[in-house]
Amino acid sequence: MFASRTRVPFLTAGALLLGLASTTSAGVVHDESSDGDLSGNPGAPTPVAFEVGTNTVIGTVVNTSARDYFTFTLPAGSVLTAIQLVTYQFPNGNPGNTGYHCLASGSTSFTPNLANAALFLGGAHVFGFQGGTDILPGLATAAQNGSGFSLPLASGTYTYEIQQTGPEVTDYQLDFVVECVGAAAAVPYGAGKPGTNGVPVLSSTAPPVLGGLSDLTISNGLAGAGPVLLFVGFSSTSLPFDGGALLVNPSLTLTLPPLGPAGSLTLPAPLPPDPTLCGLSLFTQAMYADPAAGGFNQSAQTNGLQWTFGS
Ligand SMILES: [Ca+2]
Ligand SMILES: [Ca+2]
Repeated sequence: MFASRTRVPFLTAGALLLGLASTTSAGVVHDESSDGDLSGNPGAPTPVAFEVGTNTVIGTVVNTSARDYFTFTLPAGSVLTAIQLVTYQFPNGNPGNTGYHCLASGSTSFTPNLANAALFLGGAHVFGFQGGTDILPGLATAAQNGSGFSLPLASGTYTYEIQQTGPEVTDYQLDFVVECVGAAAAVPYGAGKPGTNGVPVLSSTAPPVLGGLSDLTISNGLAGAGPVLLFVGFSSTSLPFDGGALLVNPSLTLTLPPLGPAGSLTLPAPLPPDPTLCGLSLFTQAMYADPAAGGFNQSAQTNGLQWTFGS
């Protein structure tokens, strides 16, 4: 009964509009088997770029000559909510052996000793039996030395250390979970201007979660009407136009194909897992010519739609 929506798979609205190409979800951010050993120098940790979502670090440590240090940044608006110890294995035996992990503020760290341990944000012993659990709370309470910190870990630059002072080879996988502070939201605003089927509606069926899939959907439109102009900007306005109002300060205007036979159009929008976008808003509005719309240009105008990127 309902015709399928016209889909424009090549147009990735959010990524395209923001000039961002990557839309892959966060995944393995460093695997020593392919990316090389993480730095053993606390003064020069390996930089690792975190994304919104799960950031997997895979590596090996053994005795004090092979510590692993890496540094990461949580941009404003993003937080670290968990460090899942996915695996912590001792392939040569001694599953009861103890490791030590610690978090330091800033882009460098220290070689842990009794004199400097208080300078860490938090350090904790780590055991194989903790596999599958979140070890961030233990670091936050500074179970073994440090000042402690509140959860979730706030935005900033940090250095993480993985240490095994014993002779046992230790294989680990750690999943660092990064989230935006706020929830993603798609909120309509402004009145729009009617055409043949009343006021056309601009909406999203899924909120703009970074690393996820959202969309811009025009509905209630005139079948086949077009081309459709989509105004995109970083702030809203309400400027009188053609008997209605331009609701976006446009940074970009896109020309979209005509509406489908049901009078609708959906633009799939895979969103990049870029934590620098947390909390950022994007404003959109669509217009097209409709013989039933008033005004000199006979433009039917959707409501405005405010996207706020989040988790
Ligand atoms: Ca290593
Ligand atoms: Ca190392």
